[in-house]
This record gives sequence, C-alpha cells and structure tokens, in this order.
Amino acid sequence: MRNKTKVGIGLIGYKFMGKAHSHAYRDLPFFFETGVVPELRAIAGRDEDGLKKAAEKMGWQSYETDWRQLLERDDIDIIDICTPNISHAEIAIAAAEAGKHLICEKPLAMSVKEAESMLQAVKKAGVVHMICHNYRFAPAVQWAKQLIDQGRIGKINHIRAAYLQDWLVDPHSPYAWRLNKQLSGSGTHGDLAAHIIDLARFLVGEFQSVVGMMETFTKMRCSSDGMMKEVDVDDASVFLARFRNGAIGTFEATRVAGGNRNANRFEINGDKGSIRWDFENMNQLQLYLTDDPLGMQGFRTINCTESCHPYAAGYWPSGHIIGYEHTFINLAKELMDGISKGYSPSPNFEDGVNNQIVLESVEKSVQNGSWVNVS
Ligand code: 4PW
Repeated sequence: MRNKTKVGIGLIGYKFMGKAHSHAYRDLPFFFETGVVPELRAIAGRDEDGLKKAAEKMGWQSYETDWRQLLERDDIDIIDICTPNISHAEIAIAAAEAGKHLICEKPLAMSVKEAESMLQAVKKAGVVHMICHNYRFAPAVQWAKQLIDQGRIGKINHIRAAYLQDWLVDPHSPYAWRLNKQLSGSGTHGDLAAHIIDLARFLVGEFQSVVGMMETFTKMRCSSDGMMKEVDVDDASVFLARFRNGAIGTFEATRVAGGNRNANRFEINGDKGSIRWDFENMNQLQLYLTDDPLGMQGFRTINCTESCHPYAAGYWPSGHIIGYEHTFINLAKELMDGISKGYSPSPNFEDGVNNQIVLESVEKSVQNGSWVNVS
C-alpha cells in the first residue's frame, strides 16, 4: 500500500454542518484516492457534554472546549469553521496566522470588509483555503458546468434560481441564532441566497448589477427561555441580476415556502439549449438541445451516475445514486488535492469575497430601492 501523508483536522462546531463535515472526512478515503488523507484529530465547542458525545459518535480523537487550543496544536493542519457567522473572521484570521489551512462554512463573513480581511490573512500566510458551497459538488452540477463550457447550450441568456425552505413558515417556530443579525449578518439572504449566487457565478459568470427586495414575515418569535425576541433578519430575499456576459437572472431565497423542505433549483437557458437541476433529484440533469430533430425535441433526463460523470466513478456502478452528504465528500476531496498540490481549489476565500459583494450589493439595493452595480 502507498504511504499517504495524513493531515490533522480541527473542526469547530459540531451540529448540522459539523456532522456533515465530520462524515465527509471519515468517508473520503473509502471512496477516493487523495494525495493527503484527513484524520479527525480534534473537535472544538463550548458545551463539554455535547462536545464529548459528538466527538465519540463522530469518531474524533480528542476535543477542546476553546477553539484557540486547536491553533496551538502541531497535529492540527486544517481548521474547519462550522460556527455561527459572527465568529468566522476572528477564527479564520487567527488560524491563518498560526499557519493552518482553512475551510469555512458560508457565508464567508458578516460583511465584505470582514471577508476581505480573511482573504488577506490567508494570502499573507500562504495557506490553502476553501469556502463550503457544497451544492457545486453534486455530479450533475459539475456535469452542467462541463456542458456549458463545451458550448452545448450556447450563449447563456437566462438563469432562474430558487432556494426554498419552509422551516420558518410556522410563526410559532422557535427563535434561533440564524434569526439574529448580530450573530448571522443576514437571514435567508446569507444562508440560502449565498448558495444560488455561488451556483450562478460557477455556471453563468460574474454579476454586473442587482436589484432586490427582502421581507420578514414574522417579526417576533419565542426563544427557548420563553422570551419573545425580535427577528431582525430577512425571511425571504428576491432579486434580479444582470451578468457581465449579457445574461439576466432571477433569484429567490426563502425559509417560508411551505412544502419546500430544501428545494434548491435552477434553470439556465442558452441560445442552443437549456439545463435544469433540482437538488431534490440531485443525480439528474435535464437537458434540452435546440438542434435535436423536430418532433424529437424536449428535455431529456441524464442520470449523472455513469463513470464519465464527475465524482461518480468513486462511488458505485452506474445507476446507483448518491445523496446530500456526498456533496461534502466531493468538496473534501478537492480540499485534500489542493493541500497536497499547494493550491486553493474553487470555491475559495476569493469566491467567498465575490459572493459577499453580491450579497451586500443586493442589501444596498433593498435599502436604496434601486439597481446597484456589483463592483
Ligand atoms: O444548505 C443549507 C444551508 O446553507 C442546509 O440545508 C441548511 O440550510 C443549513 O444551512 C442552510
């Protein structure tokens, strides 16, 4: 067996995203050969009981109740940030200064200014960095990118993207940190619109200008201690966009679209064809080509499980589908390749900054009630 270099992961935060990332590091070597192999060295959080249980369940070798301890440890090579948005910048900058590689959950920061200081820190330290836009790593999305780059759907005219959830549709759903502007920076906008902005940047190109609107439908919610708290972030964010390449787009992100648990979808129309993707059928890509013979035209369904499809060969024989957690494994594979070869795979902190610029431009347009240039 080839001798592989192990890299130590230090993960901060162990809830939903911490679990998704932990699973990805554990399963990665099962499916893919990478230049370096992740080892689950330590997990950090504040509640010792919860942390201990999570460490045992998810297979972490040790835990720390202060994330700063991870930076002191020589056996930790990568810091993985899965904490509320308010702490991303502080942790990332300190980790970069300690010479650690970085992966950070989205949105990268609370503001463009913060995101830029994070990018500056990783560049100065010369460490590898990524931001966790996992939906890019569905094989069907990567296949869509290849088809677009090959010119199969021609010059892109439209993207219409929607990321719809419904966990806040009930006005009695409890208050959470994601509803507090001071901890999260924004609501649905940074949480969900950030993902469809990333998909648009990946598949269509750079944004030129935006105009949007946002709404908070339930303004007060009850917290776990029985207190009514003000919701000072958006429940929904909707915007129009122009792209530098001439395409135009519509974007809708919401947490109150009843019946949509996690509906992340887009349709892209070019002058030679169209592509549709829906996370709820994440292994399938719908493709329409205008040069199909008349009478045979229509959307065809491509099951992206063949060995020619990105990442698919690492998993199962054709026709055997993968799921949400595998998007994180595919992303972790890119991170390991980046570390072994010394580059920062996209999406990285630079993409995080560009994403944040779009987010902030939409916010400005909501405040001004007018179009804002994305620059
Ligand atoms: O991808 C989504 C996130 O960005 C996840 O499904 C949940 O909603 C967790 O945070 C957001």
